[in-house]
Amino acid sequence: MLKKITTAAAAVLLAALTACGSGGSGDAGSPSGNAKGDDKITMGFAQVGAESGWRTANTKSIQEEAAAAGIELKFSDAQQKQENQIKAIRSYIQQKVDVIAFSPVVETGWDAVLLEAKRANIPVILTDRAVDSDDTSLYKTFLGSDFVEEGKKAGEWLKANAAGAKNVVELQGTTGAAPAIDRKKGFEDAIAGTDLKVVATQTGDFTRSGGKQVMEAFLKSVPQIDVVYAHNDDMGLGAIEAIKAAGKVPGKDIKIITVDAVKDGMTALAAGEINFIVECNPLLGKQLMELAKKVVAGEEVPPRVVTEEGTFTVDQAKTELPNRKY
Ligand code: GZL
Repeated sequence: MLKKITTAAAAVLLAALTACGSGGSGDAGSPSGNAKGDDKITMGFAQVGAESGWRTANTKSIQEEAAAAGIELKFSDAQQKQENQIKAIRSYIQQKVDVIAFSPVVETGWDAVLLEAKRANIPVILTDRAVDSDDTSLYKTFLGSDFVEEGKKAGEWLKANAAGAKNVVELQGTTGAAPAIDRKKGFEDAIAGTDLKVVATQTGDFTRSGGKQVMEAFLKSVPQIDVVYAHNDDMGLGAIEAIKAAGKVPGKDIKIITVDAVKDGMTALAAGEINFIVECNPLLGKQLMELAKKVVAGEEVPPRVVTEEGTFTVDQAKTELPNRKY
């Protein structure tokens, strides 16, 4: 598990970064551009895939903000396969890019390729998901959400709104992925000591079809389901299809809690088919490009940058929906 600095320290670090960022181009005197001496920074980005509405929004943010920052972006889609991400990172090393950024599809198995990047003097930035490595010298910083906190927010809301519910079924994200591991932990920590129990749990791989298939199986095998806890909106939306096909009313017969708050999820929330959504912000592009410029210029950056995000109830979704960017 990525070594976590205290929340307070993260807040201080985030404030420091924001203050620096708001200084605009006031870094007079710091070397501009990159080791090649020209001004155009080249970034190699190895994306997880295109598995969910969240990922699509995340990709759009990275591509748009790279263009806005004048950073040349080399982009790859790994179709949720670690070996494809590793191949992409190796290709970026061979192309001698100025900086590599990626969202590790799973937490483990990265040390070797990150050591190759380090030996090639190419800095690496982790975005969205963490790696489980003891060697924190293998990357400059990790920009992304606190997934344990997201799981806790889901569990806390359920505890306060359970209304006698007991049996929870869980649609897990990709096996081995940081958001799946941490959202599970945070939720279980929050409901510990209550009558709420996770009676069945299985991965739906963060996809709508995966969530639907697993929910169909749960509806056949679990006698009494009171709540679905889905690690992302897309699996929750798949579960809604299965629940309706079984002749039950989602959001009423079975409460549904999801994570992300993408437009399709917020639409289902506003309609009462989902009961609560914990936001996970995919719009990391602007912060990533700011971090990349600092890293390439040899400036210090915080080891951890936590993204800001909230939660939404049914009533809040009705108000917020028109403002959603993704
Ligand atoms: C979370 C991100 C997860 C989203 C899913 O930061 O890694 O991956 O919650 C996405 O929708 O597939």
